[in-house]
Amino acid sequence: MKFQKICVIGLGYIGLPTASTFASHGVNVLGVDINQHIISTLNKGEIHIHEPGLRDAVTSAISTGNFKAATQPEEADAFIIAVPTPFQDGKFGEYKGITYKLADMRAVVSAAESILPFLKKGNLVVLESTSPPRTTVDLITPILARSGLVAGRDFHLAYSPERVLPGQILRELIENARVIGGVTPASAEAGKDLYSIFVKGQIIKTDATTAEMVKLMENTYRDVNIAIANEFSRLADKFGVDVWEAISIANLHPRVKILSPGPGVGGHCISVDPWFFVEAAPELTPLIYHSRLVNDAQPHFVVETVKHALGSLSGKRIAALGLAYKPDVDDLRESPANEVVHILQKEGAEVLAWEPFKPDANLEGITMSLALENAIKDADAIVVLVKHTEFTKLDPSVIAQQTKARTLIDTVNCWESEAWKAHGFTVYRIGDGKTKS
Ligand code: SAJ
Repeated sequence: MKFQKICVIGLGYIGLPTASTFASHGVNVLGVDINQHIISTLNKGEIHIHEPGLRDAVTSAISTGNFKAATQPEEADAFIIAVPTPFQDGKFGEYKGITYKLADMRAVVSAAESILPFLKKGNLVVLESTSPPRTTVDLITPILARSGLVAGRDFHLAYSPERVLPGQILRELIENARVIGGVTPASAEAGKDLYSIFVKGQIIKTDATTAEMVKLMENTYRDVNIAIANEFSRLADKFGVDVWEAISIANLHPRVKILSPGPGVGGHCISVDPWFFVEAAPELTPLIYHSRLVNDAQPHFVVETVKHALGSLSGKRIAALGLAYKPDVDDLRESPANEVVHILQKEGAEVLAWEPFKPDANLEGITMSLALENAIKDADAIVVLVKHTEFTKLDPSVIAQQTKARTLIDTVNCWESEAWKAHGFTVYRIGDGKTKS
């Protein structure tokens, strides 16, 4: 199948890079978003999100005339839906004492509905949004059937999840393997034709529900593995063992690859996607469910470590370094660092936060510092919550001059303890066994 024009619906972290990559490969792309501010920002040649290389990619796509942004779709050869699938606000499911979060599919539904007036025979529709199993077949197919056209017979329909890592999106979009699940083999083939335009990695064809499950399995696998690393950090403290040393030794085993403990799991993927399985089958998912609970509770474990290091939190001034959900990104959504700051404050500490990727972030209940020096100057302790490269490079001799704090709590294995010790600092790392209770 040939594609001269495509519509990408949803211009966020995935839709925008996808749209600009198609445009830079010669396809005429209309990017669609319901947010007028995003559309005018893009049409001015600016972008609304931080992702390395994205500004240049979008600017050059616009300058070639191949990329335009609008609030409504138009007729096209293919439609790609890349809108968010967050949780429903304040609504939960219940199953035998288990309370689970529910996916909010409203954006996917309205994106599918927005295509209806423009859908033609022979088109291809691809859902990219992470979705509960069977969404393509049970939710999208009936919506698109309202056009009078049947998926798999009159037009192609496929599910193809994005699997790129924030911070490396533009490279991974091209290089990663891509799975395309069609509602029919011909739909998968049409999807393959579309993504072959720029994907250099392997393209694997399968059915739509398998592709949905692949995506959820990948992120759930990671969540469960981070949960065990976090649980090990708690066990290590109980037994007076340094979890970081223990993990590095265990990982010498050829079949063991334990991930890193940290302040918890953030972002809009790994902390979200496992719930889609729990919602779809609570009776089959005790491991997935409990892993979510372990990771969600990890900010409390961090606060216990800080409390242990300082004796008490009441009236203590704490500098919190890093609010992003992971290293070297500016994305503060669903960040465990945020949660740690809130709990510290609840326990009586005064916290000043420094986030180099968004120094002036406006976060409810959090006081931001516009400079590192200002955050640490009068602090009693410094807590590092994200392993930003710039934090790993901090020089203890310089920091020793800039702060009166001599207690450091490292939640991400950011600092070499000995180097800091030499400048009078005491370093606590979560799970280092020093906080043995
Ligand atoms: N984290 C740990 N310990 C670790 C690794 C990560 O605590 O050893 C934490 C991070 O600090 C962060 C969270 O987990 O808070 C998630 O970070 P991540 O880098 O593991 O993943 P994401 O959410 O940025 O991106 C994931 C990726 N999925 C997998 O690696 C299986 C990416 O490929 C997906 O495209 C993305 O989710 C998505 O959009 O679903």
